[in-house]
Amino acid sequence: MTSAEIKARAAELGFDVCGIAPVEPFAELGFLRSWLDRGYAGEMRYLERSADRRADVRAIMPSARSVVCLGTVYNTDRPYSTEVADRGAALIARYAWGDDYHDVIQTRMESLVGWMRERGGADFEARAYVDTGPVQERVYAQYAGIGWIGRNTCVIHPDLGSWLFLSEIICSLPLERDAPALDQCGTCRLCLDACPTGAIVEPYVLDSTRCLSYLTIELKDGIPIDQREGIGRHAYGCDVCQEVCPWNAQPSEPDAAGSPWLPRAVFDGPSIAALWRTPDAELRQSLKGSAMTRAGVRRLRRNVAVCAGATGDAAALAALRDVDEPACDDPMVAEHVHWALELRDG
Ligand code: B12
Ligand code: SF4
Ligand code: SF4
Repeated sequence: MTSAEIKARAAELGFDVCGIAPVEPFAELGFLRSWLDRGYAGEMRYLERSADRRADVRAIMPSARSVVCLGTVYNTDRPYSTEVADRGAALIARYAWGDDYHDVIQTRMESLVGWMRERGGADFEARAYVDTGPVQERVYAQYAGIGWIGRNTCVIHPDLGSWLFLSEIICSLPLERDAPALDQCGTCRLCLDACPTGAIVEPYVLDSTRCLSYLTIELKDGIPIDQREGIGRHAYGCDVCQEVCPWNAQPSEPDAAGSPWLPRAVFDGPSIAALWRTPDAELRQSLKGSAMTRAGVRRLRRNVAVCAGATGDAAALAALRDVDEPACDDPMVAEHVHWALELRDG
């Protein structure tokens, strides 16, 4: 089985790009330790717990010789959040609009691993991961030639941009490697200047504790009070540092009917008020099988309440006063509602 054959099979299975990295102690793998020591992981303690395994894929699979890296484009034709003028709009990160990428991509990965296993010989070993494995996915993707790690810390493919889910198959075969991707950020600093919270503290270094994606998705309980107003309209995740990137100026691919990444109706350009007025049961139904399922109705309502307060949008504040679904009475959610109304009504 050759690298070219694996790439051809990956394309048949729906992957947009595939490259192969050798298993080596790449210098960039060492950044994780200092990043953790600087406290940039915040409450994401799983990163600290798995740091030794994340340091090198051989810690997960000693026989590892190659990493087959895969990229899946999730862009759709909907406008970027930076193009949405409505102050009352609820902004939801593009990756979360459609079906849960973990499920969609895991299924494709299993097909690819099965195909490789049939051809890999008796000693063939492999582990496949998408997002949640103890692997520094961006580093291997860069060495597999998928794209370079940009100053916003995202992997950018020169033609496809950075709306890419990454996944990988760590395998025991010594496959032919690709050339690493070269940094093409040049003198640009648009992402650093555009980040609403200054979370990109220096080029290529992101402090999660300031990132809206962390605050609205990863934090399980209350959002620190001094960071709430900075959340603005961002109800779930944030795309700003990718939207301003010149490499995402041309949409990488038109929408295909039936694409799993198209937004579910509730998440297709909603207002903060409309999201808050959506009954718990309907929200729960829309979250099912989506990438937002992890946050659940509770964290989503918490965020929407913060957006209402942070923007001061009249319709959103009216919705907070009117609607009383069971999730709104959750003490954590109720505290955020109280904060929003107090901020605006005094
Ligand atoms: C933890 C995590 C987060 C955290 C921290 C993000 C971060 N930048 O570290 C939070 C919650 C903030 C987050 C947010 C998002 N995430 Co996230 N996240 C992860 C996860 C699980 C681990 C990343 C990690 O190891 N971080 C630790 C730091 C050290 O790693 P890193 O930023 O990747 O660092 C590299 C460079 O920054 C550079 N570097 C680091 N320090 C230094 C210092 C110097 C001096 C230099 C030169 C370089 C350098 O080298 C590093 C390699 O170590 C990965 C999945 C995985 N298993 O890898 C997904 C992943 C990175 N996330 C992803 C996505 C889609 C997002 C969001 C776009 C979601 C959203 N819209 O809200 C945002 C993007 C924010 C951003 N600009 O990164 C994708 C990225 C795809 C891509 N094209 O790059 C991944 C790969 C998941 C996937 N399988 O698709 N995420
Ligand atoms: S995702 Fe948003 S908050 Fe996080 S670094 Fe990018 S622009 Fe900043
Ligand atoms: S906005 Fe500019 S600096 Fe930031 S990742 Fe894109 S090209 Fe690099």
